[in-house]
Amino acid sequence: MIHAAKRPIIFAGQGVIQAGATSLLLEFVRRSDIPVAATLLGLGGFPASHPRALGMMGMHGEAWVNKAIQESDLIIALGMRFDDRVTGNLKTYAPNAKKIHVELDPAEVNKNVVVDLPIVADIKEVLRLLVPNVDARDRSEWLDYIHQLRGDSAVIDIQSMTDNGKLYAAHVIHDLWRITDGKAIIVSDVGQHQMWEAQYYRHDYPRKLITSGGLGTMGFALPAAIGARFACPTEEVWVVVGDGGFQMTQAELQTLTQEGLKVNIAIINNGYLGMVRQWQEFFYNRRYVSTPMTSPDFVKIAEAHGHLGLRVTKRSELRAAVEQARSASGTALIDFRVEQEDSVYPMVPSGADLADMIRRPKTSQLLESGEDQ
Ligand SMILES: Cc1ncc(C[n+]2csc(CCOP(=O)(O)OP(=O)(O)O)c2C)c(N)n1
Ligand SMILES: [Mg+2]
Repeated sequence: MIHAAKRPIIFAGQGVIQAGATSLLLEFVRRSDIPVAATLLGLGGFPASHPRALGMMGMHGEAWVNKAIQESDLIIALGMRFDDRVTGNLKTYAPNAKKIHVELDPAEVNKNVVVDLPIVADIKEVLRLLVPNVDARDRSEWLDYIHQLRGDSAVIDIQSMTDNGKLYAAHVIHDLWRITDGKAIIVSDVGQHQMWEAQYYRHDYPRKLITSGGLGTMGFALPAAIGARFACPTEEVWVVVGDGGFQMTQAELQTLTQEGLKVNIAIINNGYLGMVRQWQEFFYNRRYVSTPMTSPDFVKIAEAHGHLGLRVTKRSELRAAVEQARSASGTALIDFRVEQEDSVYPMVPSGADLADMIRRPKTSQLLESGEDQ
Protein backbone atom coordinates (compact mmCIF):
# COMPACT_ATOMS: atom_id res chain seq x y z
CA MET A 1 0.00 0.00 0.00
CA ILE A 2 2.85 2.36 0.85
CA HIS A 3 4.65 1.68 -2.40
CA ALA A 4 1.48 2.08 -4.45
CA ALA A 5 0.44 5.40 -2.89
CA LYS A 6 0.87 8.68 -4.78
CA ARG A 7 -0.34 11.06 -2.08
CA PRO A 8 0.48 9.40 1.25
CA ILE A 9 0.56 11.07 4.64
CA ILE A 10 1.71 9.82 8.05
CA PHE A 11 -0.17 10.71 11.22
CA ALA A 12 1.92 10.85 14.38
CA GLY A 13 -0.10 10.49 17.56
CA GLN A 14 0.97 10.29 21.18
CA GLY A 15 1.57 6.57 20.72
CA VAL A 16 4.75 7.36 18.79
CA ILE A 17 6.11 9.15 21.85
CA GLN A 18 4.81 6.59 24.36
CA ALA A 19 6.34 3.74 22.33
CA GLY A 20 9.71 5.50 22.19
CA ALA A 21 9.49 5.27 18.40
CA THR A 22 10.53 8.83 17.48
CA SER A 23 13.87 7.93 15.91
CA LEU A 24 12.30 5.02 14.01
CA LEU A 25 9.69 7.44 12.67
CA LEU A 26 12.49 9.74 11.48
CA GLU A 27 14.06 6.80 9.71
CA PHE A 28 10.72 5.81 8.18
CA VAL A 29 10.31 9.35 6.81
CA ARG A 30 13.90 9.48 5.57
CA ARG A 31 13.38 6.31 3.56
CA SER A 32 9.82 6.92 2.37
CA ASP A 33 9.83 10.74 1.99
CA ILE A 34 6.24 10.85 3.27
CA PRO A 35 5.10 14.01 5.12
CA VAL A 36 3.93 13.84 8.74
CA ALA A 37 0.97 15.54 10.42
CA ALA A 38 0.63 15.41 14.20
CA THR A 39 -2.21 15.23 16.68
CA LEU A 40 -2.12 17.62 19.67
CA LEU A 41 -0.62 14.91 21.88
CA GLY A 42 1.68 13.80 19.07
CA LEU A 43 3.46 17.18 18.91
CA GLY A 44 7.18 16.65 19.45
CA GLY A 45 7.00 13.03 18.27
CA PHE A 46 8.35 14.28 14.95
CA PRO A 47 10.46 17.48 14.92
CA ALA A 48 8.40 20.56 13.98
CA SER A 49 11.38 21.99 12.10
CA HIS A 50 11.83 18.90 9.90
CA PRO A 51 11.13 19.69 6.22
CA ARG A 52 8.55 16.89 6.08
CA ALA A 53 6.70 18.10 9.20
CA LEU A 54 3.24 19.47 8.43
CA GLY A 55 2.32 20.42 12.00
CA MET A 56 -0.96 19.84 13.75
CA MET A 57 -4.06 18.48 12.00
CA GLY A 58 -7.74 18.92 12.77
CA MET A 59 -9.96 21.57 14.32
CA HIS A 60 -7.18 24.12 14.90
CA GLY A 61 -4.62 22.73 12.49
CA GLU A 62 -3.57 24.70 9.42
CA ALA A 63 -6.15 24.71 6.62
CA TRP A 64 -3.56 23.46 4.12
CA VAL A 65 -2.70 20.46 6.32
CA ASN A 66 -6.37 19.50 6.48
CA LYS A 67 -6.69 20.01 2.73
CA ALA A 68 -3.74 17.68 2.15
CA ILE A 69 -5.38 15.08 4.40
CA GLN A 70 -8.66 15.35 2.50
CA GLU A 71 -6.81 14.87 -0.80
CA SER A 72 -4.48 12.09 0.32
CA ASP A 73 -4.71 8.57 -1.08
CA LEU A 74 -3.09 6.82 1.89
CA ILE A 75 -3.12 7.60 5.61
CA ILE A 76 -0.63 5.76 7.81
CA ALA A 77 -1.93 6.51 11.30
CA LEU A 78 0.47 5.75 14.13
CA GLY A 79 -0.73 5.68 17.74
CA MET A 80 -3.73 7.97 17.49
CA ARG A 81 -7.48 7.47 17.72
CA PHE A 82 -9.19 9.57 15.01
CA ASP A 83 -11.08 11.62 17.57
CA ASP A 84 -13.67 14.20 16.51
CA ARG A 85 -11.21 17.11 16.81
CA VAL A 86 -9.02 15.38 14.25
CA THR A 87 -11.57 14.15 11.71
CA GLY A 88 -14.42 16.66 11.60
CA ASN A 89 -17.35 15.14 9.69
CA LEU A 90 -16.69 11.39 9.45
CA LYS A 91 -18.91 11.04 6.38
CA THR A 92 -16.66 13.27 4.27
CA TYR A 93 -13.36 12.40 5.96
CA ALA A 94 -10.40 11.70 3.63
CA PRO A 95 -12.73 10.01 1.15
CA ASN A 96 -10.09 8.74 -1.27
CA ALA A 97 -7.53 7.59 1.27
CA LYS A 98 -6.77 4.00 2.09
CA LYS A 99 -6.10 3.84 5.80
CA ILE A 100 -3.53 1.90 7.80
CA HIS A 101 -3.93 2.18 11.56
CA VAL A 102 -1.16 1.04 13.90
CA GLU A 103 -2.51 1.18 17.44
CA LEU A 104 -1.89 -0.68 20.68
CA ASP A 105 -5.44 -0.40 22.03
CA PRO A 106 -7.81 -2.65 20.03
CA ALA A 107 -10.80 -0.63 21.30
CA GLU A 108 -9.58 2.36 19.24
CA VAL A 109 -9.34 0.42 15.99
CA ASN A 110 -12.31 0.72 13.61
CA LYS A 111 -14.07 2.80 16.27
CA ASN A 112 -14.48 6.19 14.58
CA VAL A 113 -12.91 5.53 11.19
CA VAL A 114 -13.12 2.13 9.55
CA VAL A 115 -9.67 1.36 8.19
CA ASP A 116 -8.36 -0.84 5.40
CA LEU A 117 -5.47 -2.30 7.38
CA PRO A 118 -5.63 -2.38 11.19
CA ILE A 119 -2.43 -3.39 12.97
CA VAL A 120 -2.87 -3.88 16.70
CA ALA A 121 0.71 -3.80 17.90
CA ASP A 122 3.52 -1.76 19.44
CA ILE A 123 4.50 0.97 16.95
CA LYS A 124 8.16 0.42 17.68
CA GLU A 125 7.92 -3.26 16.70
CA VAL A 126 5.91 -2.43 13.59
CA LEU A 127 8.32 0.27 12.41
CA ARG A 128 11.33 -1.91 13.16
CA LEU A 129 9.94 -4.54 10.78
CA LEU A 130 8.52 -2.10 8.25
CA VAL A 131 11.30 0.45 7.76
CA PRO A 132 13.91 -1.87 6.16
CA ASN A 133 11.27 -2.92 3.62
CA VAL A 134 10.29 0.58 2.52
CA ASP A 135 11.82 1.61 -0.79
CA ALA A 136 12.37 5.20 -1.85
CA ARG A 137 9.74 6.66 -4.18
CA ASP A 138 9.73 9.99 -5.97
CA ARG A 139 7.20 12.00 -3.99
CA SER A 140 8.06 15.37 -5.53
CA GLU A 141 4.68 15.98 -7.20
CA TRP A 142 2.76 15.48 -3.95
CA LEU A 143 5.33 17.36 -1.87
CA ASP A 144 5.37 20.30 -4.34
CA TYR A 145 1.59 20.43 -4.23
CA ILE A 146 1.61 20.55 -0.41
CA HIS A 147 4.30 23.21 -0.56
CA GLN A 148 2.04 25.39 -2.72
CA LEU A 149 -0.83 24.90 -0.27
CA ARG A 150 1.51 25.88 2.54
CA GLY A 151 1.59 29.43 1.19
CA ASP A 152 -1.88 29.76 2.69
CA SER A 153 -0.91 29.79 6.34
CA ALA A 154 -2.97 31.12 9.24
CA VAL A 155 -0.28 30.99 11.88
CA ILE A 156 1.38 34.35 11.43
CA ASP A 157 5.11 34.84 11.20
CA ILE A 158 5.23 36.76 14.45
CA GLN A 159 8.89 37.64 14.14
CA SER A 160 8.35 39.75 11.04
CA MET A 161 5.53 41.74 12.60
CA THR A 162 6.10 45.23 13.85
CA ASP A 163 4.93 45.95 17.38
CA ASN A 164 1.50 47.62 17.18
CA GLY A 165 1.44 48.23 20.92
CA LYS A 166 -0.96 45.36 21.59
CA LEU A 167 -0.18 42.10 23.35
CA TYR A 168 -1.49 38.90 21.78
CA ALA A 169 -1.30 35.39 23.21
CA ALA A 170 0.50 34.42 20.00
CA HIS A 171 3.28 36.89 20.91
CA VAL A 172 3.65 35.42 24.35
CA ILE A 173 3.90 31.83 23.14
CA HIS A 174 6.13 32.61 20.18
CA ASP A 175 8.55 34.64 22.28
CA LEU A 176 8.54 31.97 24.99
CA TRP A 177 9.52 29.45 22.30
CA ARG A 178 12.38 31.65 21.11
CA ILE A 179 13.64 32.59 24.57
CA THR A 180 13.60 28.99 25.82
CA ASP A 181 15.09 27.79 22.52
CA GLY A 182 12.17 25.36 22.22
CA LYS A 183 13.65 23.25 24.99
CA ALA A 184 11.34 23.90 27.95
CA ILE A 185 8.76 21.43 29.22
CA ILE A 186 5.47 23.17 28.55
CA VAL A 187 2.43 22.11 30.52
CA SER A 188 -0.66 23.61 28.99
CA ASP A 189 -4.19 23.80 30.36
CA VAL A 190 -7.41 23.78 28.31
CA GLY A 191 -8.72 26.52 26.08
CA GLN A 192 -7.53 29.03 23.51
CA HIS A 193 -4.09 29.37 25.11
CA GLN A 194 -3.65 25.58 24.72
CA MET A 195 -4.28 25.84 20.97
CA TRP A 196 -2.01 28.88 20.61
CA GLU A 197 0.67 26.94 22.45
CA ALA A 198 0.27 24.09 19.95
CA GLN A 199 0.49 26.54 17.03
CA TYR A 200 3.24 28.92 18.15
CA TYR A 201 5.58 26.85 20.35
CA ARG A 202 7.38 24.68 17.86
CA HIS A 203 7.99 21.29 19.44
CA ASP A 204 11.13 19.65 18.12
CA TYR A 205 11.57 17.22 20.99
CA PRO A 206 9.37 14.47 22.44
CA ARG A 207 7.98 14.58 25.99
CA LYS A 208 8.25 18.37 26.21
CA LEU A 209 4.54 19.07 25.89
CA ILE A 210 2.22 17.87 28.62
CA THR A 211 -1.46 18.58 28.17
CA SER A 212 -4.70 16.77 28.99
CA GLY A 213 -5.67 16.19 25.34
CA GLY A 214 -9.13 14.76 24.80
CA LEU A 215 -9.88 14.77 28.53
CA GLY A 216 -9.95 18.58 28.32
CA THR A 217 -9.43 19.06 32.02
CA MET A 218 -9.29 22.73 33.02
CA GLY A 219 -7.09 23.15 36.09
CA PHE A 220 -4.74 20.38 34.91
CA ALA A 221 -1.67 22.45 34.13
CA LEU A 222 -0.42 23.68 37.51
CA PRO A 223 -0.62 20.34 39.36
CA ALA A 224 0.72 18.48 36.31
CA ALA A 225 3.67 20.88 36.15
CA ILE A 226 4.48 20.05 39.77
CA GLY A 227 4.68 16.41 38.68
CA ALA A 228 6.86 17.34 35.70
CA ARG A 229 9.27 19.26 37.91
CA PHE A 230 9.50 16.39 40.41
CA ALA A 231 10.22 14.00 37.55
CA CYS A 232 12.69 16.32 35.79
CA PRO A 233 14.17 18.58 38.48
CA THR A 234 16.82 20.07 36.22
CA GLU A 235 14.52 20.97 33.34
CA GLU A 236 12.88 24.32 32.76
CA VAL A 237 9.13 23.93 33.28
CA TRP A 238 6.54 26.45 32.06
CA VAL A 239 2.84 26.37 32.80
CA VAL A 240 0.75 27.94 30.03
CA VAL A 241 -2.71 28.47 31.47
CA GLY A 242 -5.82 30.60 31.08
CA ASP A 243 -7.22 32.93 33.70
CA GLY A 244 -10.18 30.53 34.03
CA GLY A 245 -8.33 27.25 34.43
CA PHE A 246 -5.73 28.77 36.72
CA GLN A 247 -8.39 29.75 39.23
CA MET A 248 -9.53 26.13 39.45
CA THR A 249 -6.31 24.81 41.00
CA GLN A 250 -4.34 27.91 42.03
CA ALA A 251 -4.18 26.63 45.61
CA GLU A 252 -1.35 24.39 44.35
CA LEU A 253 0.86 27.50 44.43
CA GLN A 254 1.32 26.62 48.08
CA THR A 255 2.37 23.06 47.19
CA LEU A 256 5.21 24.63 45.21
CA THR A 257 6.14 26.71 48.25
CA GLN A 258 5.94 23.76 50.60
CA GLU A 259 8.00 21.46 48.36
CA GLY A 260 10.46 24.20 47.45
CA LEU A 261 9.88 23.65 43.73
CA LYS A 262 10.45 26.07 40.89
CA VAL A 263 8.10 26.26 37.95
CA ASN A 264 7.37 29.27 35.77
CA ILE A 265 3.76 30.18 35.16
CA ALA A 266 2.44 32.16 32.19
CA ILE A 267 -1.19 33.12 32.70
CA ILE A 268 -2.73 34.08 29.36
CA ASN A 269 -5.20 36.46 30.93
CA ASN A 270 -7.91 37.50 28.48
CA GLY A 271 -10.69 38.17 31.00
CA TYR A 272 -12.83 35.42 29.46
CA LEU A 273 -13.45 31.71 29.36
CA GLY A 274 -11.95 32.42 25.97
CA MET A 275 -12.56 29.19 24.07
CA VAL A 276 -16.24 29.25 24.99
CA ARG A 277 -16.43 32.97 24.14
CA GLN A 278 -14.98 32.15 20.71
CA TRP A 279 -17.75 29.57 20.06
CA GLN A 280 -20.32 32.16 21.20
CA GLU A 281 -18.77 34.67 18.79
CA PHE A 282 -18.69 32.29 15.81
CA PHE A 283 -21.85 30.25 16.33
CA TYR A 284 -24.11 32.07 18.80
CA ASN A 285 -24.22 35.62 17.48
CA ARG A 286 -21.76 36.98 20.07
CA ARG A 287 -24.04 36.22 23.02
CA TYR A 288 -21.33 36.23 25.67
CA VAL A 289 -23.30 34.41 28.34
CA SER A 290 -21.29 33.45 31.44
CA THR A 291 -17.93 33.81 29.72
CA PRO A 292 -16.73 37.29 30.78
CA MET A 293 -14.79 36.65 33.94
CA THR A 294 -13.05 38.51 36.71
CA SER A 295 -9.84 37.38 38.39
CA PRO A 296 -8.05 38.21 41.60
CA ASP A 297 -4.78 40.16 41.35
CA PHE A 298 -2.57 37.24 40.26
CA VAL A 299 0.64 39.11 41.12
CA LYS A 300 -0.51 39.54 44.71
CA ILE A 301 -1.67 35.92 44.83
CA ALA A 302 1.81 34.78 43.76
CA GLU A 303 3.43 37.06 46.34
CA ALA A 304 1.10 35.80 49.08
CA HIS A 305 2.49 32.31 48.47
CA GLY A 306 6.07 33.60 48.58
CA HIS A 307 6.63 33.53 44.79
CA LEU A 308 7.74 36.18 42.32
CA GLY A 309 4.77 37.85 40.61
CA LEU A 310 5.06 39.96 37.44
CA ARG A 311 2.63 41.59 35.05
CA VAL A 312 3.08 42.21 31.34
CA THR A 313 0.72 44.39 29.31
CA LYS A 314 2.91 45.22 26.27
CA ARG A 315 5.02 43.10 24.01
CA SER A 316 8.02 45.34 24.69
CA GLU A 317 7.96 44.20 28.36
CA LEU A 318 7.73 40.51 27.51
CA ARG A 319 11.36 39.43 27.18
CA ALA A 320 12.59 41.10 30.35
CA ALA A 321 9.77 39.56 32.38
CA VAL A 322 10.37 36.06 30.98
CA GLU A 323 14.12 36.37 31.68
CA GLN A 324 13.42 37.58 35.22
CA ALA A 325 11.11 34.62 35.81
CA ARG A 326 13.67 32.16 34.41
CA SER A 327 16.49 33.50 36.55
CA ALA A 328 14.42 33.65 39.75
CA SER A 329 15.47 30.89 42.12
CA GLY A 330 11.89 29.98 43.01
CA THR A 331 8.54 29.81 41.30
CA ALA A 332 7.62 32.83 39.19
CA LEU A 333 4.24 33.80 37.82
CA ILE A 334 3.60 36.24 34.98
CA ASP A 335 0.15 37.70 34.44
CA PHE A 336 0.04 38.39 30.69
CA ARG A 337 -2.80 40.79 29.96
CA VAL A 338 -3.52 39.84 26.37
CA GLU A 339 -6.09 41.10 23.85
CA GLN A 340 -9.44 40.02 25.22
CA GLU A 341 -11.44 39.08 22.12
CA ASP A 342 -8.83 37.38 19.97
CA SER A 343 -9.72 34.00 18.44
CA VAL A 344 -7.84 30.86 17.44
CA TYR A 345 -7.66 30.52 13.65
CA PRO A 346 -8.27 28.61 11.55
CA MET A 347 -11.14 26.53 12.90
CA VAL A 348 -13.14 23.59 11.62
CA PRO A 349 -16.59 24.03 13.20
CA SER A 350 -17.56 21.00 15.25
CA GLY A 351 -18.77 18.24 12.91
CA ALA A 352 -17.97 20.15 9.68
CA ASP A 353 -15.98 18.87 6.73
CA LEU A 354 -12.27 19.12 7.49
CA ALA A 355 -11.64 21.34 4.46
CA ASP A 356 -14.36 23.76 5.52
CA MET A 357 -12.41 26.02 7.84
CA ILE A 358 -13.10 29.46 9.29
CA ARG A 359 -10.12 31.65 8.35
CA ARG A 360 -8.69 34.66 10.13
CA PRO A 361 -10.58 37.74 8.87
CA LYS A 362 -8.47 40.15 6.85
CA THR A 363 -9.42 42.83 9.39
CA SER A 364 -7.93 40.81 12.27
CA GLN A 365 -5.99 43.04 14.63
CA LEU A 366 -3.16 40.53 14.73
CA LEU A 367 -2.49 41.42 11.11
CA GLU A 368 -2.12 45.13 11.86
CA SER A 369 1.44 46.25 11.56
CA GLY A 370 2.43 49.61 12.90
CA GLU A 371 0.95 52.10 15.34
CA ASP A 372 -0.31 54.36 12.57
CA GLN A 373 -2.92 51.90 11.28
C1 LIG B 1 -13.25 21.56 34.31
C2 LIG B 1 -13.72 22.10 33.00
N1 LIG B 1 -14.80 22.89 32.95
C3 LIG B 1 -15.23 23.39 31.76
C4 LIG B 1 -14.58 23.09 30.60
C5 LIG B 1 -15.07 23.65 29.25
N2 LIG B 1 -14.11 24.64 28.75
C6 LIG B 1 -13.18 24.35 27.80
S1 LIG B 1 -12.19 25.64 27.46
C7 LIG B 1 -12.98 26.64 28.56
C8 LIG B 1 -12.55 28.06 28.78
C9 LIG B 1 -11.18 28.16 29.36
O1 LIG B 1 -10.95 29.48 29.79
P1 LIG B 1 -9.51 29.95 30.24
O2 LIG B 1 -8.95 28.98 31.22
O3 LIG B 1 -9.56 31.38 30.64
O4 LIG B 1 -8.67 29.77 28.88
P2 LIG B 1 -8.82 30.59 27.49
O5 LIG B 1 -9.72 29.78 26.60
O6 LIG B 1 -9.39 31.94 27.79
O7 LIG B 1 -7.42 30.64 26.96
C10 LIG B 1 -14.03 25.95 29.18
C11 LIG B 1 -14.95 26.53 30.18
C12 LIG B 1 -13.46 22.23 30.69
N3 LIG B 1 -12.77 21.87 29.60
N4 LIG B 1 -13.04 21.77 31.89
MG1 LIG C 1 -9.23 33.09 29.55
